[in-house]
Amino acid sequence: MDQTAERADRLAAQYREEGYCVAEGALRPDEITALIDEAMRLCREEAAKLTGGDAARGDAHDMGRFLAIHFPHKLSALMRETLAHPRIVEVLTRGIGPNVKCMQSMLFIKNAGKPGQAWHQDEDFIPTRDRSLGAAWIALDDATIDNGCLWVIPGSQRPGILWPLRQHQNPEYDSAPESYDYPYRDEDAIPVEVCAGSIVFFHGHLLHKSLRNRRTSGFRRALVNHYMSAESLLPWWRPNGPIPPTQDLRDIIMVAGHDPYAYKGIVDVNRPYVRRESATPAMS
Ligand SMILES: O=C(O)CCC(=O)C(=O)O
Repeated sequence: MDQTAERADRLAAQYREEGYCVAEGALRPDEITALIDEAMRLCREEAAKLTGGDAARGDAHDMGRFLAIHFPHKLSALMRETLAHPRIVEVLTRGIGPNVKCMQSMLFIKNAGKPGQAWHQDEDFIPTRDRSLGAAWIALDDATIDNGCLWVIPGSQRPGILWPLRQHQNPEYDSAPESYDYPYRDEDAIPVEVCAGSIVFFHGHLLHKSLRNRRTSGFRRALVNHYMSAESLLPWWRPNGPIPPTQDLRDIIMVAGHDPYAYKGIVDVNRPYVRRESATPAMS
């Protein structure tokens, strides 16, 4: 077996067993630089438009105003291309299955002082019918405990249970609800500190969170894409959202294999938006 296949097999085995894995140095420095330049451009030109702001003053200060931009792949050809990066596809096709589709991307900016996201499971927000949801979290900066890296509870995907959710008042976290009543302790959690260019893959049932960026300056940027098996329907909509209830949202992009529902066609209904600290409920 060649080294690439061996590496991908090892990562996928950890993904299935522990619910997460880290592909260290998966993106080259020039790929990361290009994604950061594109992230800056989105904050300067697009996010200002999405929030009705002034797009003219595009600098690092502007970038720091936004916690995250949802669906950046609908604004950026580079981010759309990155959905099917070979280092992502090689792990997903082993961890999820041969046929994989993507339905969401998020660009986290998380400037110094910005909050994290409380414990949650992504399948609460993006339900699949076969528990196949998985994320590829691409670090655009070194992610450390003090600037708000991910934390995970290894193995917490195994029971396949979605624990209850509630609103919280903890200022450490943004407005997204928190999971509670799960049978794990804080000591079971581990930080996932990674260098820029690494990809953290995590399962849709894995309990995970991130803390506030406690630094006095600097971003903790990450591009996060969500995927699932193409065999599963995607019964995804938001109460009072732009999309009417559907058993199978076809706003998807195939990144590997065959789409068994291709006969239904593709729609483009999810619109990019900016996530603020407290106003917009998060989607994962
Ligand atoms: O990057 C973060 O701070 C949180 C990301 C997260 O929880 C997610 O993508 O589900």
